[in-house]
Amino acid sequence: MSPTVAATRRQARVPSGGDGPPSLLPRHREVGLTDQQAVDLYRAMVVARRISEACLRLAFQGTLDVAIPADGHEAAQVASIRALRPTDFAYLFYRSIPAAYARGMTAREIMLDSFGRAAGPSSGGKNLPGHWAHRGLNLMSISGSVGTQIPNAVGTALASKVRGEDAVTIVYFGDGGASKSDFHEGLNFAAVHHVPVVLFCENNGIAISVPFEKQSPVGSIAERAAAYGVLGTTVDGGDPLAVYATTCAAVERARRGQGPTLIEAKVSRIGQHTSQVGDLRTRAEIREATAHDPLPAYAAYLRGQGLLDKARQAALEARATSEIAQAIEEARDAPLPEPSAATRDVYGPTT
Ligand SMILES: Cc1ncc(C[n+]2csc(CCOP(=O)(O)OP(=O)(O)O)c2C)c(N)n1
Repeated sequence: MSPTVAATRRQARVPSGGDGPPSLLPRHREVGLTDQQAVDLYRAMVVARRISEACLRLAFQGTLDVAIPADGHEAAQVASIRALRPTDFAYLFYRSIPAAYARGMTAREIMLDSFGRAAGPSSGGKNLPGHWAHRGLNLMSISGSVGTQIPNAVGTALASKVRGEDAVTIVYFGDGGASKSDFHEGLNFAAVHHVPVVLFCENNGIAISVPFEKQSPVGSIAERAAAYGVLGTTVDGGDPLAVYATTCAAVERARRGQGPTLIEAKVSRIGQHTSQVGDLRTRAEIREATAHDPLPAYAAYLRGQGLLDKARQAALEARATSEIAQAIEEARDAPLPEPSAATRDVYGPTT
């Protein structure tokens, strides 16, 4: 992780009481989460981590073509997607297992997609694994070309506005994606047309192996927002409560007709880029990334609140293990797409 990312992470805490007297509420209540919702954020983070680990294992065994680990991104993704309503729209990207799961994709659906099976909701086994989409959950279809989901999301948000619907669209991408023209075009168009979109950048400080400093002359993605007249904000992506509060505020602004927000969540990419791309980072850099693992930090918070203990943690892990084992078994046995499906949803009818 770059020094810039580390420094900003340390500063990026949502203030608990603003200018008034300090709040007596626990932080999760302060941001509007019940005890149960606060624990459920953690549960989703844990299941997502275990799915991500299982996919990497299966890819190394040669069972999956590719796995794209999300370790370190869980807090940012789970907490942000939970700020949306079911009627809102989301564009994920390839590192989005936690967001997909927290939105409602089951472990079984994630495995069907990972195995490229016909019943996979993302594309029926036709797109690359890891390009998460789900019609019933308003998770929109994405391309493998990084950043292209940004203008698509702006278009979806514009459609909601034109139709007079109050749906908000969120779009996820990495710091590398933010180097694409799609980011600048999308942000500019969203600002000019005042569309209800939240651009959510997961800045893990590295794009495959290119450090953020080699992509950006300024220290943060969020500060680019000013050039487009848009609100830009940086948040500690390892802190799910801060992420939830920040995303809720952005979603509400969008819903009130106050236009787009650019959120930059500083996260750590703990694992390698994908199962197919080895890690070029030094051991010290990987240690530094691992030190910012959001799971133990949030577990410690919940223990401090009396919401988690050893027995609950063990039960949660056991449920995750059996849920994933069953999902793998079902996906392994599920049929591949028929060859005749190859052109379905690719070309329109010829009449
Ligand atoms: C247009 C385009 N160029 C290059 C690639 C190859 N590529 C795949 S992932 C990736 C890195 C993107 O990094 P970032 O957006 O920071 O996300 P991260 O992988 O770190 O989560 C690149 C360059 C691509 N998919 N699309």
